[in-house]
Amino acid sequence: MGNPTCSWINCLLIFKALPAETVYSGTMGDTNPSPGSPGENQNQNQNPDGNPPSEGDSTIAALARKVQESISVGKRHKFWETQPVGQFKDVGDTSLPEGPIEPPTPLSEVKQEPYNLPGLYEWITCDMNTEEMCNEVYTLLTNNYVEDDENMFRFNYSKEFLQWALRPPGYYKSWHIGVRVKTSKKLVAFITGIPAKIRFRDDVVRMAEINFLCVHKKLRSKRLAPVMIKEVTRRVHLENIWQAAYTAGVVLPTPITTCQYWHRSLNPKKLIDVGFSRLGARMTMSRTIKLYKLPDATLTPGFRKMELHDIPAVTRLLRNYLSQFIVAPDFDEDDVQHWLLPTENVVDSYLVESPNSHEITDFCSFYTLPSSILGNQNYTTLKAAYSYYNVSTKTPLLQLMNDALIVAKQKDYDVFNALDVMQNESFLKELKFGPGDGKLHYYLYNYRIRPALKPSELGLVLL
Ligand SMILES: CC(C)(COP(=O)(O)OP(=O)(O)OC[C@H]1O[C@@H](n2cnc3c(N)ncnc32)[C@H](O)[C@@H]1OP(=O)(O)O)[C@@H](O)C(=O)NCCC(=O)NCCS
Ligand SMILES: *[C@@H]1O[C@H](CO)[C@@H](O)[C@H](O)[C@H]1NC(C)=O
Ligand SMILES: *[C@@H]1O[C@H](CO)[C@@H](O)[C@H](O)[C@H]1NC(C)=O
Ligand SMILES: *[C@@H]1O[C@H](CO)[C@@H](O)[C@H](O)[C@H]1NC(C)=O
Ligand SMILES: CC(=O)N[C@H]1CO[C@H](CO)[C@@H](O)[C@@H]1O
Repeated sequence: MGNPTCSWINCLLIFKALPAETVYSGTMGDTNPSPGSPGENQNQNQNPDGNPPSEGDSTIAALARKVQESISVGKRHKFWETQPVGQFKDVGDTSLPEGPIEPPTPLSEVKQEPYNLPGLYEWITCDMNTEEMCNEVYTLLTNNYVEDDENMFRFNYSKEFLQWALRPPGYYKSWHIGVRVKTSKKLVAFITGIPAKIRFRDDVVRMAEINFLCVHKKLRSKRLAPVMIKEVTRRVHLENIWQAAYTAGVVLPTPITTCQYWHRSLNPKKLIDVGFSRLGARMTMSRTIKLYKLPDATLTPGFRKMELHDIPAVTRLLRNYLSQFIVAPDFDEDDVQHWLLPTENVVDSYLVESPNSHEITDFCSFYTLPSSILGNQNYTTLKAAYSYYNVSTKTPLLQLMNDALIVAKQKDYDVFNALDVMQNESFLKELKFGPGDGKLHYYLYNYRIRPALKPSELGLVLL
């Protein structure tokens, strides 16, 4: 079977298989899940019917462009075509079963030595418990990790965040992988995995979540990334784990779903000054500031910060809520303690405790991921909150999220970001979120799920 390029038929199948709102569009070449994702002033960025411009508004020309882009993308995956992932040519093939694409190999057959690196470089295992190692990783990422398309913003994950993200219960140190220059010892590449239990319909699967793939800017386009990916895969296999989940802003074979970021301005003047958003036509700065103004205090009676003793109640609430999604993490109390108990400047969680019954009825959370603002004299950092897990049983989602916005504003965040996973977008518009230009594609390694999911069927958030 020759080079499986993306034929017209396959491309059309891709478009059909994905729900209308996730059609690949002009953003296919995007490199990033957009730390900034500059949008227009949100309320101006709407069609007369009050809806944001839809990717589905496809003129013939737009459709032709999409197909063209898919063809060129389809030709490009020399590495991913060799891997056990959903291939473009198989999209729409209903004869393929769900579940693992390849069976596990006996552990004794897993390659025992690391993959070969070019001679100047060496593998290291990064001990994220040490201050020195954390500093090195932090420096590599701060200078070389994800930027938006216009190179105005770059993610600036804090050291505390990295330690949180990389050391969940049962983590493997061997999955935190660096590449150094042999002579100078400079860290020039990084990739990580963490263990997770993820449920697919009724099956809970032990998986790796792969994240923080980064190659120093000076070493790009030398096919180092595939070696990094193969090495982390090998080390995952050594732990008898055969599946992985990851997200990327780039289109690879083949997303299980494609999500969009929505942004809620909290500090509109700064966002406009730094070019994150634009002042809408017929809008003045003072009208814009007024539009996004929030109450000083939260509105829901019994809304408070989550505490250690809330872990059992939050775990029950979350497990029950996540059971409605086709794909979601299988969290136990240890996971909830790690991922959701508030950690200063890393993750914030709030809940509603009924003033009468003291029952915990609702929950919301967000994590902190600032971005460096590149080349602006007046501002260096964009402080962003990213919506994380949330559950509503008694308090309407809209009211819960509004309180989350109020808390984030009190804590001086500039913008509140949310993916359109889990809930449909109805609440986003009402709370004055606007769609960003960033798409985030979700992928699975060695696991097939069909058909493609709607973002609202996905209950999984990766950092
Ligand atoms: C992502 C990054 C490591 C890729 O390295 P690179 O030097 O650009 O690419 P390489 O020449 O080493 O490798 C290219 C291969 O890696 C794949 N690749 C690139 N980015 C990828 C990603 N984010 N996830 C998985 N595979 C990726 C490419 O598709 C290509 O494989 P293909 O031929 O099968 O399509 C590098 O661009 C980088 O550090 N970017 C900034 C940080 C970033 O965006 N990280 C990813 C976050 S999701
Ligand atoms: C990045 O974040 C750190 C805190 O983690 C902060 O001290 C630093 O100023 C930030 N850098 C930029 C350029 O935003
Ligand atoms: C910085 O602020 C000054 C004074 O408000 C302004 O004149 C200038 O344009 C700003 N610079 C940038 C890059 O926004
Ligand atoms: C979107 O969500 C709202 C409120 O949860 C619900 O009433 C509506 O039916 C949903 N729409 C779709 C298309 O799922
Ligand atoms: C109302 C709602 O569902 N809000 C958010 C809850 O969690 C996800 C995951 O991060 C957000 O993106 C939702 O928008």
